[in-house]
Formats: sequence, structure tokens, C-alpha cells
Amino acid sequence: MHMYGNWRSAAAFRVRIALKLKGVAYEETFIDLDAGDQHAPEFRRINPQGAVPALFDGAGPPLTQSLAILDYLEETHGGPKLLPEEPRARARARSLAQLVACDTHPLYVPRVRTYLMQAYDLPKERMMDFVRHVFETGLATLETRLSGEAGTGRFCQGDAVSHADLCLVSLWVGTGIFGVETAPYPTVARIAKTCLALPAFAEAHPLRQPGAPVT
Ligand SMILES: N[C@@H](CCC(=O)N[C@@H](CS)C(=O)NCC(=O)O)C(=O)O
Repeated sequence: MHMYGNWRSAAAFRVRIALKLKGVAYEETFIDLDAGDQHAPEFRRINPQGAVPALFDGAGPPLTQSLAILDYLEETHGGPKLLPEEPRARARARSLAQLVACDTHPLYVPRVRTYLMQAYDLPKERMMDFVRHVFETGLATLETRLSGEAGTGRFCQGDAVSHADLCLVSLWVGTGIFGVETAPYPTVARIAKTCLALPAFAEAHPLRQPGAPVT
């Protein structure tokens, strides 16, 4: 498979983890989001939205939207199941995944940050206040749910990795990149650390990808 991604992209990170967990071989071309390469006509032909990830699996046009790609990989590949079989558990895992991927992450992507600064003449530091607020809102909701709901186990949903964990970790790693305080979210931290101890998560980590700053 061939993925268009970016080292820092939370959405590409989620897909990288799933590919590695399922043992799918892939190559990744890094789109430089800071340089605006997502707006280049060649890339817009791949994804008219101008966003990563986009995944080619040789079976047709590129697949976009990380959650749709995760579902597709689940439906077409073996390896560990990343969604529970039981319908309520599956719905809960998806709910937690969507809390991150649909209601939190889209609010701080580069196009939103750039728009806020350009359209409203917002200084970068004020824009970053908004980004941190978005993180804090998402993380606080995750913490309340994960610490209070019976479905939580070693991972977000029971004791097996699910799409919810891929999404949780993709948000968690962003706290370091955007300077978000993590102490108020001990359950999120516990699950994120448990996931990141697994090779697939560790190898897919943004800071281990080409183009990432050396730490
Ligand atoms: N909902 C999409 C989000 C895709 C997305 O916005 N990706 C970001 C990187 S994490 C991007 O490429 N942004 C480009 C931009 O905002 O200009 C998904 O989950 O795949």
C-alpha cells in the first residue's frame, strides 16, 4: 500500500498504527503541510480536500478520511480485530474514536489555524490558546468517560486495542507538540502509555517519522 501522510498528522498516525497492527506493508510519502504542499494541484487530484491521509491499496481510487480507512482495513484485512464484536461495545469504541476524530481533531488542523489567524487577524499566541482549549475540552471529556464508564479496561474498550485507542493516542501525542498540560487526565495518560509501549504504536509515532524534529 502507499499512503500520503505527514509526520505530525494525527489522522495519518491513526492509519499508520492500524497498518502496523495488521501487518500490512506500506510506504509513506510525506506531504509538507507547513509548506502548503496539500494545496498543490497534483495532491488535490489525490484528495480534493487537501488533507492527509490518502491511501492507495491498488484496488481503486485513493481512500481518504482516517476513520473510513480504519473501517476499510478492518473489513478487508486479518490480523487483530480493532473493533469489538459485541454491538454495544463496538458502538462505545466508535463513540470514543469519533469524540477525538470528529469533534476534537478537526478543530485544530492547519487550515483552521491558518484561517483563524488570517481572517480574524489573530496573533499566533491567541490562536494557540484556542488550540489548547480544544485539546482540553476533548481530553476532559475522554477522562470523564474513561474513568467513569464500566466499559474501560486496560484499553479504552475492555482489554483489547480498538479504534478508540488509535484515536486517543493520536490526540495524546499532540499534547507534546502543542504544549498542552496533561496532569488532569490520568486515565487517558494510563491508556496512552499502555498503547505506546506496544511496538506498532511506538514505530508509528510521529516523532519517529522522516521530517520530524530530532528530540
Ligand atoms: N477528518 C480527516 C482529517 C484530515 C486532516 O485534516 N488532516 C490534516 C493533518 S492531521 C491535514 O492534512 N490538514 C491539512 C490542512 O489543514 O491544510 C481524517 O480523519 O482523515
